Parts: sequence; C-alpha cells; structure tokens
Amino acid sequence: MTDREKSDMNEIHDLRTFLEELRSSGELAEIAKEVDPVHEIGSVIATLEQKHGPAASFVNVKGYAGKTVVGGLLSNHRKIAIALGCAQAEVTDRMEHVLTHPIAPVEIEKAPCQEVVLTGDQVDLTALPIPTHAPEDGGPFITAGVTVGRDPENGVQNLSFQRMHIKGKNRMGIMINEWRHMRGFLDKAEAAGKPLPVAVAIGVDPVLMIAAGCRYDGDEAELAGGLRGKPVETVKCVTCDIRVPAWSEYVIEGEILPGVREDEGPLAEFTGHYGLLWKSPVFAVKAITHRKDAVWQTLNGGSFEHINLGNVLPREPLIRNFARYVSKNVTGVHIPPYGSGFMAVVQMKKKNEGEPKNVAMAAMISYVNIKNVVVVDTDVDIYNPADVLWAISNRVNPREDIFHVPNSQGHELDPCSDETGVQTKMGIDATLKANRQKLKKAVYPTVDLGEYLKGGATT
Ligand SMILES: Cc1cc2nc3c(=O)[nH]c(=O)nc-3n(C[C@H](O)[C@H](O)[C@H](O)COP(=O)(O)O)c2cc1C
Ligand SMILES: [Mn+2]
Repeated sequence: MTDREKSDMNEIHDLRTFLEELRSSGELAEIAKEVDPVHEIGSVIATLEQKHGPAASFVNVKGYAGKTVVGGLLSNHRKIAIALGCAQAEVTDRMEHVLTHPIAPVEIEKAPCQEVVLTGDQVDLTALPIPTHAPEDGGPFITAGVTVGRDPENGVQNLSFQRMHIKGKNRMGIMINEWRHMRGFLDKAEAAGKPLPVAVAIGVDPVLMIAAGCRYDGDEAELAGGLRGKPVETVKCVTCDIRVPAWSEYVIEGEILPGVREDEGPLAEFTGHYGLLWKSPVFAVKAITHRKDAVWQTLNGGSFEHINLGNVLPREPLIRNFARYVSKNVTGVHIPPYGSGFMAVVQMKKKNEGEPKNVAMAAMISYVNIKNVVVVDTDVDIYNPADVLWAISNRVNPREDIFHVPNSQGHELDPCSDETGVQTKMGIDATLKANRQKLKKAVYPTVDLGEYLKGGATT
C-alpha cells in the first residue's frame, strides 16, 4: 500500500475507492452470473437504472475471463452524492461552488495507470471487455472514457467525453461535435496537416467524469480538484506530452489522423433515440497502459447517467443563478434526467402572479437545450415526477398558464427542432393561482414502515 493509499483510506481518489464507498452503502451489485458484453451488460445496467437500483460490477464477462466491467455508477443522485461526499440536497451547491474554486492538478513521476504498458504489436483493443450496449448500436463503444486533449498552440489541456467506436485492434472512430474544445484543437492540427495527440482515461475518480461534462475555459482537471478539495494527480503519457489522471484504470494513447473521416455509429444518444451514422475522425492507438487487475468502466448511451453527466450536473447551477437573478423567490431548480436535458422544473414561493412566467422565460434562455419549463410551488417535490405531473394536472389552466415562444433556438438533436435547432419553447405556470390560494395540499405524514411491517409483511 502506498502512502497515498494509507492516508486516504476513507476518501475517494480513484475508481476503486469509489467502488468501495458504493459497496459499503449498498449501491453496488456484484453480478457473478456470466454476462455477454454484446447487449446483455447494457440491458442489466438499464434495468437496474429503471428500478432505481444499485450500480453493477460484472465479474464474469463472456470471452474476457478475469476482467471486470462496472457500469451505471452515476445513474442517480444517491450515487452522485456518494461520489461527491455530500448530501443529495447539496449536490447543486457543490457544482456551483466549484466553478469559482478550481484547484490545479499536480504531476507525479510513477503512476498506477502505467503499471502495465502495451505498445506496438501488443496493442489490441479487442482484448478489452468493451460492451456493445443498446440493441441497435453499431458495435462496441468506449462510453465512459474521459478524453484528454491539448491545445496544439498553447498546451492547455482539456477533459471531455467523446465516445469511441472500436474498429479494430488499434483503430477507433471518435465523435467530436462542432462546438467542442477538442474540435478547436483538431481544426488547428488539421490546418497544419499534423495528427493531434490524444488520450482517453477509463475508470477514474468520478469527479473527473463530472468535471469532463462541464463547459469550462481551462483544464477541467482543475474542476475535479476543486470538487475533491485537493489536486488531481497526473502523469505524462508514454507516447506523447499529454498528462493523464495517474490513478486511471486504463489509458489509451494515440493520435487523431488529419483529414480522415470514416463511418462511425450509430449509438443511442442523449435524446433517447439512436443517432445516425456519422462521418467521424479516426483515433489511431499507439499504446494501452493500465493498472494491474484493471477494471473497465462503461455507461449506457441515452441513460439517466449520460444525462446526469452531460446536462443535469453542469447546468442546474447556471439555470438556478439565472432564475434567481430574475426572482429572489426561486427556491430550487431541477433538470430531470427523464426530460433528456430539454426540460427544467423551477420551484418558487411566488409573491406576484406574473412572476412564474418571468422565471420560466429566464430558465428557457439560460441554456440553449432547455425547451419546456414547469414552475411549481414550494409544496411540490421537484425531484418527484409524480408530484410535478400532479401540479400540472391540478394547477394549470392551459389557456392562461401555458405560453409558447415560436422559432427560438434549441438543440438540433431535439426531435422537434429543425436541423439548425430552431423550435418552439413552452413555459407552464403550474403554481396555484391567486383565486385558489385558500386550497391547501393534503399531505399525509410518512412513517417508518419497518415499525409496521414486522412479522413478514413486505412492501
Ligand atoms: C456520456 C457523455 C457522452 C458524450 N459524448 C460526446 C461525443 O461523443 N462527442 C462530443 O463531441 N461530445 C460528447 N459529449 C458532450 C461533451 O463531452 C461535453 O459537452 C463536454 O463538456 C465538452 O467539453 P468541452 O467544453 O471541453 O468541449 C458527451 C457527454 C457525455 C456526458
Ligand atoms: Mn473544455
């Protein structure tokens, strides 16, 4: 055991310490049954997520004896709170705080992620237990890897998610959307006719994944440091200058080939629909490094975990700030993962009847993806879909309480928008109206069922 491991025994600093915390909280199911990496792992992860269940650790993966795959680690706020070491109710505050309190990473010389180094002919992506997740996905994809890139001009590093489609032993398709920092790096490299060095870290401290989902003008590893309250340790790659998280389970190093585009996809996207076949850049792999007994981490495309990382965690603080700027009476904001990041629920203690509509307008322009905004009173639990639908059913008179903003800017992958993202946004004032303020919501106190179900009854 290293000094670092001794001093941090109860603190998360890598995937393994996070898995321990999940296990001791009853949030990690060890699956001993043999599972097929083609579709079966994805289906088990999806079923566990639908049932609000634990994350999964697959220790018997067909065709990959001795290799473990974990998935669904950040599928709900219970697990996200464990990852951040805070209460569920504090998650949004934590995310807001870190955007203004980054901590720079530190470099170390010898790192666990380079215990095993494979280069040249030893490189073989097909030897890794990479699942094919959804029934109509185009093949095995790296979905939970954190891409580490470097600006070719100033050397500033960047963390983000770019899914990778396995094409052979040392070749992957990498999908890089237009407005990403990685896209800017690739544009610069291609203009100079040079390959772009890149690395992907799989199986990392969950704060690195949460940071990679944030838009930040700088190295997102600083956000991960801020979330953990101490610097992320990094190490230099074996084939290039990129610094990767030192405690990663696996690191895949290589370069994006200039000017090359190949078919990539389809994959279940964050909208919950399959994406199209894209013409994407190609990642040529030069080295695979990993820890001894390395654990492969994955996530399902289009899952709540995907939306939590990409839409919920990074954006709730932004929308809350914007809505609060418009009204001090806003008490909470939630972007429910079931809304694919296109919906926001705002809770407020309104003082005037026009306030909820102003707040809805603020929420729908504070982030381009937000299309539908529901504003509720403080007696509605914004984290409970049934409560939100109850408010819409009981407190909305559609003619007065719903408004539309035609031809506004949304996300181009929203199935209701045109190919440039132009669409109609909708605000719903689901607060109890002034003429009905005497009505009071009936709330039964909840009881500890353990006290009542002794003697064999089950829930
Ligand atoms: C699970 C997950 C998968 C994602 N897949 C991709 C992808 O394949 N390509 C892409 O360009 N963005 C993808 N994204 C979005 C970006 O990674 C994300 O917006 C990131 O914050 C962009 O970082 P940047 O601001 O440094 O460019 C994904 C996000 C998540 C959470
Ligand atoms: Mn960035």
